[in-house]
Amino acid sequence: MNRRHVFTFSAITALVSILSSAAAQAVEKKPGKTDAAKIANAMTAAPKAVSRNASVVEMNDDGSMKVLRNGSGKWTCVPDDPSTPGNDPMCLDPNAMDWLHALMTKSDPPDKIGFIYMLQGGWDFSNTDPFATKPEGGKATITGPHVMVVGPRVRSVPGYDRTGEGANTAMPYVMWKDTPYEHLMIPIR
Ligand SMILES: [Cu+2]
Repeated sequence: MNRRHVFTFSAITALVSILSSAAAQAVEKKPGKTDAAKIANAMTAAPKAVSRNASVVEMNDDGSMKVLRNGSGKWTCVPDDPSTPGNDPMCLDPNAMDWLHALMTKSDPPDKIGFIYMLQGGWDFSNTDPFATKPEGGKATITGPHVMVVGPRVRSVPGYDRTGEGANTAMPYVMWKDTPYEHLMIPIR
């Protein structure tokens, strides 16, 4: 490697580090690791009137939950999922909590309709596989601020895009179609 190449190499290295810090800033909304930071992050998932009195719980990988704050209300907010690159906190009604618990434990969700707010948007490895751990076809399913309707009965709701992979996430669509965790994704802006 001659001098000129060394210069080029370090210029590229500098550029790469600038670009990767820009990329880091794009997902910089990830919460800190303290309980207070996680609670503040979880509360941004829903309107204040909903999240103010919500309980805040953290989901462990085995489906168990850690209560970060007990609330007086019926809603539960969950901070950003640290296993995905995006910032994706959510607030769930009691039926949706049962649904989430079924998802975390890979069991059948109860036959109830539930509702979830995700006002910070969502980040999923796959629009067809609930348990994917890397982006399907190299592409994650990224959705802007939205609400979700969950529960086995959503299968009977017509008019939602069932494309699966590559669905237009700006329009209402079905996520994880033909699985027990099929649900409606409804963008709100
Ligand atoms: Cu969502």
